[in-house]
Amino acid sequence: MTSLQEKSKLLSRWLRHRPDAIGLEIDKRGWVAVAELLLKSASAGVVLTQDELMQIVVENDKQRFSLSEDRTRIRAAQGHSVDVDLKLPVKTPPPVLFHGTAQKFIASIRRQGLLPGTRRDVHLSATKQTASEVGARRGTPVVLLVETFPLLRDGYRFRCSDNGVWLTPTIPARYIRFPDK
Ligand code: HQG
Repeated sequence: MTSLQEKSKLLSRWLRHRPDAIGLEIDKRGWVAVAELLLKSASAGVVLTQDELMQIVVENDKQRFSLSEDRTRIRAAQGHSVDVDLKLPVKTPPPVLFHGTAQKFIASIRRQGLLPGTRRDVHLSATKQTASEVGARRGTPVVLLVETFPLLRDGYRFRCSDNGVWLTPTIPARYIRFPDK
């Protein structure tokens, strides 16, 4: 039996990175038909009911999934590596955003700035606390501070995912404030 948490993780994987793993059709906005998802999931040996799916969407700790208004389609709110464009509107960010990373990446970030890696965007948090938790996934956490005004002034644009993650394609090192030490 696959637990609900495991099913939720699989859902993240399929909707962000590997729709092909179970033959899912993902459209260019990242949407997948719920009916197809349930069917293909079952074919892959993971029985997921409509009720379980709704429970995962509602109870997910980071609200990782969004449903279309008519609830027939689902997508990941952010974090994709597959080639999708969610068409989130450009939005003015708060004056300061935070990026949580690990100590081992700092030298490289000082050289190259923040790069999206395998994902579509650099992810930024509105709070230090969240950034610290994000960084802790990868090692000793380090929180970088980004003042957004200079970036906006220089033409950089931000988007905000349905679950409150701030997204931008890249941030050059000169805009990043590194902790002293
Ligand atoms: C680092 C989670 C070396 C970057 C979170 C990060 C987030 C560089 C890692 C979401 C670099 C990529 C995304 C450079 C950036 N040199 N390392 N130039 N530029 N990095 O997982 O931001 O739980 O792809 O600092 O909450 O950690 O999955 O990105 O450490 O919102 O829903 O390269 O994932 O959400 O790691 O996390 P990731 P992230 P979920």
